[in-house]
Amino acid sequence: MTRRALPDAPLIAAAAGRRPSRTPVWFMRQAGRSLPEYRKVREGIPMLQSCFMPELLAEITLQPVRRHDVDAAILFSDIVVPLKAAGVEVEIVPGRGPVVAQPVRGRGDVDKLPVLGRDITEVAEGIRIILGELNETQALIGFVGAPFTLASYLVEGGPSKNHEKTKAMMHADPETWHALMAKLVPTITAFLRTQVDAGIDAMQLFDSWAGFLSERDYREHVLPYSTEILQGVAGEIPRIHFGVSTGELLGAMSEAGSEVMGVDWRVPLDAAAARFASPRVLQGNLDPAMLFAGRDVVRGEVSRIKAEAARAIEAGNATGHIFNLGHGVLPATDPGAITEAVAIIHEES
Ligand code: 1CP
Repeated sequence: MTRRALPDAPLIAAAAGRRPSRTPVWFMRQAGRSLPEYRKVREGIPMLQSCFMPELLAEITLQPVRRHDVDAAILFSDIVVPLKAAGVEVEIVPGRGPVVAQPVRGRGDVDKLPVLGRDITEVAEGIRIILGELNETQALIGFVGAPFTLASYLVEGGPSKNHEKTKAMMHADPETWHALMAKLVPTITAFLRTQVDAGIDAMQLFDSWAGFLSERDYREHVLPYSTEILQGVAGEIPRIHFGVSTGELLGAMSEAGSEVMGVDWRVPLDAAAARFASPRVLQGNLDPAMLFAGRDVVRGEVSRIKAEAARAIEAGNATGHIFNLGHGVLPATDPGAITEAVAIIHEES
């Protein structure tokens, strides 16, 4: 496979610290429930099953690109797909999220956990279809879940409010914790390798729930493993690293080595960049709730965020800006408000 060069793709230019032809924008969770055309094609097909259907996953990935004129597609998949492919009994329960049949609670459970040792050919095939449809200004972003966020689903058995079983294992049985994290790395890396070899143009490491940890716990129990995942594709494609409520962790997370740091909506981009270990490209950070507040509010927020990114670059703490939300599109969002926001972000300012 020869990777697409994409010299004129705004997202790739910005990720490399070059000046893009327009402010690149994509939205986390841009594919999915906010779109009627998504609900239509997914009808009657369980979520995880849809992630293993090449034509369907390609169609869902492309839907928001056609509709909103975003500068990147995000692969339609899920962070638990590599676990499912490895043979873990996991389902995505509608309205809830990933649920694991046998939660991982002790060393014996970790030892029994299967490791993914193959390409997920259905995803590779889907990526080939997507790449055939995108033009060379549109990037395809692949992704994987970070070991901590995946471990939380495995240990808790499903979505969790406080992540208490996960943190309890970390502290009461650190050896089992480290064994679990070490065991997740090859499975996540294999899924990322499938995507990179199939031709994705950039990747995002989602450590969605890392913000529940103190910096001390993050450094000792999480950072080495996320670093290993990102290292696995160093120099191949731009790497984005993101978690929710990670304001206090931005310095530590930036040490994992990504070119781009995703920032949630709680921290102004200039303040965020000042926390990075060394200058990076910023990604973010419109509050997804603002898409319910009307055009004038969005316009004001977009210009504030662009100004904060410009200040971070001016100060020498950041090397570029990719526009995004501060977390995923909320399911009840009016798709028209998303299209309008993208147009506003693309306007000169
Ligand atoms: O039936 C449905 O439509 C189920 C909803 C859904 C969708 C559309 C789930 C279940 N996953 C997905 C796709 C998905 N998941 C994408 C691609 C779509 C896009 O971004 O445009 C991505 C990037 C993910 C990644 C993912 N899954 C994350 C990290 C991103 C984030 O939002 O922080 C997490 C935490 C998951 C777990 C998950 N899968 C699904 C849900 C509802 C959840 C979250 C559950 C929880 O709150 O714990």
